Amino acid sequence: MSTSTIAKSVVDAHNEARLRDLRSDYAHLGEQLARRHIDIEAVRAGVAAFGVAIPSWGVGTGGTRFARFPGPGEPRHVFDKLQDCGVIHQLARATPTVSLHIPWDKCGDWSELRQAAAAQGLSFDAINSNTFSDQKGQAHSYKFGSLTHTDAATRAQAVEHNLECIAIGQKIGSKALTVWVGDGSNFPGQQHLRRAFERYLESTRRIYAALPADWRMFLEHKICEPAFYSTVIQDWGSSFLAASALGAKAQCLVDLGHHAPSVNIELIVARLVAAGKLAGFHFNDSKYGDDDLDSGSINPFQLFLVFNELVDAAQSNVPDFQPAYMLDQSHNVTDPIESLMTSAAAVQRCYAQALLVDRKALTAYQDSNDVLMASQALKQAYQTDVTPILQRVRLEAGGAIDPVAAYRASAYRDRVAEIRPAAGPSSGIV
Ligand code: RM4
Ligand code: MN
Ligand code: MN
Repeated sequence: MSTSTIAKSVVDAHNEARLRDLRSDYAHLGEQLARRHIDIEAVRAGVAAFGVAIPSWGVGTGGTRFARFPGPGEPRHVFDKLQDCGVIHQLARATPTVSLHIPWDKCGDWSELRQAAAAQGLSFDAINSNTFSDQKGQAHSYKFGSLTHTDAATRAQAVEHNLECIAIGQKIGSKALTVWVGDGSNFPGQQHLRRAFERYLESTRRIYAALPADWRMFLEHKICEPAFYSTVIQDWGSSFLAASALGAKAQCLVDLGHHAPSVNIELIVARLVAAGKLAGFHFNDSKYGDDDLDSGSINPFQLFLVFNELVDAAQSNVPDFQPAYMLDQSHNVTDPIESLMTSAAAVQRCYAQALLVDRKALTAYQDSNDVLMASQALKQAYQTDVTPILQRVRLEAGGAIDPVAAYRASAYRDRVAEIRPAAGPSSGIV
């Protein structure tokens, strides 16, 4: 048996054992939705067309700020990562694209990588630059910043790295560059807040100027970490200012874990949609900060409310509305493949639920100030168990009705653990 994919016989046997239950659950849900004048087949078609990108860095074991406990069979390089992404997509059928991170994913032959991806039915989404950590042999350190560093040569090096990312992205078929910088300060007074932002604009303008015509630039904000007093692109306001200054191809990326606690993220999404500045998402979940937990594991209602805004925007034909959907998470107590499949399904679930909202009724309740019924209209959609739709979508696409169960039955992790040597313990976030 090949180590690159799960044998079809394993998936077939898995599905066979669950087919009868799925048929009856799907028929029952179809009846319930028909009573609400919703065509289950239309919802299924919508969900089948939905995809979310896998972060290449998500298939490795992440760490805490204190330690990293490597898991068995961790990917050694980008080809191994791609193989794991292939397994995720084969079973969960919701993740047709991969988002690479440079230099973590550097390789000697990009066309070989592109072919390896295509062989697994994968292609590449936005490419991510990294100027938040130093690389071996690097001339200038990012300890005190990168694109906003006080030293012009350090800024130039960071700009150059982003240009290299664009060049790599062009070779693998990416159409966007995601820029997240850790730049900021740890002490009041450490950094001139206004000048740091000016330097950010100066550097990003040079990157923006190098974007191919059909590319977008995604600016990702984050409230803190690694800088804990201020970050240069701290919130959607700073991100929006920068994206507006740069031009139409620059937009704001919303990572769900990058906000202050209790911030209303769906409202930010609505504002960015209205301004034509929503780049897309890094989906994950959190209780405290940038926890990078599996999507929907802490606050699935928030995720649903985000999708409620997105479906509303799509159905209202907002011009040029094409958000990029990516996961961004880190695992140190679960198998990354299981977690990523679970997250992809959680995102898909919220999308499906948002498709169930009776928008005509909701608008009427809003316009007549019927607060209770407006809230109920959302709750009715959110409380609908759409599991049979997700299962059927996976089944029809050749995936597994229950991806985690099929994955465990395949013993994929054990097989790759024999080939991939165990990584020693280390520290740090990634
Ligand atoms: C950051 C941010 C970026 C991701 C890195 C690894 O917190 O979320 O998107 O590239 O982590
Ligand atoms: Mn992110
Ligand atoms: Mn993050």
